[in-house]
Amino acid sequence: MQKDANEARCMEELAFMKDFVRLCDDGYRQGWHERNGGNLTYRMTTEDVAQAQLFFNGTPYEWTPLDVLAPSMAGEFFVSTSAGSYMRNISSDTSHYVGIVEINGKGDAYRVVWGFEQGARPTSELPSHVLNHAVRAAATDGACRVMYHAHPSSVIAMTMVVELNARTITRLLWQAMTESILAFPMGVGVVPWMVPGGADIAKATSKLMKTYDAVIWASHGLFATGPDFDAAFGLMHAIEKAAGVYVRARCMNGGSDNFRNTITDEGLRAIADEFNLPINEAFLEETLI
Ligand code: 2HA
Ligand code: ZN
Repeated sequence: MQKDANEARCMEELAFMKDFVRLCDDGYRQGWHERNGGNLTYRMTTEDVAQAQLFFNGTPYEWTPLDVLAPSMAGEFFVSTSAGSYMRNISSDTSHYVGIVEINGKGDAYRVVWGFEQGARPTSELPSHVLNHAVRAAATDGACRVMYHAHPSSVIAMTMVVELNARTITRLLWQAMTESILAFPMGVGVVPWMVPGGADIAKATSKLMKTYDAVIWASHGLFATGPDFDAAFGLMHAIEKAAGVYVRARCMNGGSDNFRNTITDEGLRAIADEFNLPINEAFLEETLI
C-alpha cells in the first residue's frame, strides 16, 4: 500500500480511491443504481489524508453549511460521490463525479478540497452521511468508515408488503437464509417513508444507526456501513440477497407468508452461540425453559 501511495501520480491511483470507485462499479453491476440512485462516502484515515494532500486543490472552495451538526466529525475528510452522479460513470470520470470534502471545526459546514470538477457538488444525502458517520464512529470506537446508500429492488419490494418495523423485517431476513444472522446479528433498522435529502431523514436514520449498522428506507433503499469497502458492500449484498430469497419464496408460496420451512429461533440462537455473535436478543422469541 505504501509503495502504491509513493508511486501514485494522481488521486485516482491511491488505494482508497481505487476501492471507492470499485464499489461504485460493483454496485452498478448489481443493478442497485438506476439513474443517479445511491451514493457513497468514505471517512479518510490520517494516512489517506497525508497521501491525498499532494493532490488537493491549491485553493479550497468556500465553506458550505451542512444543515446538520456533527461536532465529532470536525476536521474529518470524506470522499463522496456527487449530487446527481450516475454510479455507472464514476470510474470513467472520477474527478468530476467524486470529490473530497473537509468538515469545519464546528462540524456544521464543509468545503471541497479535491474533485467535483465542472461545478459538481457532494451528494444530496451528505447530511445523512455525515450524521450517520458520527453515530457509527462512536458506536464502533472509530472503526466505521464507509457509508453506502443503494436502491436494491428486493429490499424496496419487501417494504411495500411487510410491517415496517425493525424486529419484523430483521426476523424475516434472518429466517430466510443462514448467512443473514452472521452478516447482521444486531438486525436492520427501518425508517418509514420520508422525503429524501434533508435533515429530517438524516436525524431519523442516525438515531437508528446507534444500534444498527444497516438501515432500510421504506420504498426507497438501504444504507449499509462498515469499517471498509468490502464490509459495507458485503452487508448491502447480504441484506438484498436475503430480501430476494424472501420475495421469491413468498411468490412461490402463492403470496402467502405461511412458509413450510424457515430457520427457527432455536436455530438462530444456535448459530449465534456457535459463532459467538453479538446478537440482538430482543428480536428473538423468548425461550420457555
Ligand atoms: O439520487 O439515492 O436518496 C440519490 C439518492 C437519494
Ligand atoms: Zn436514494
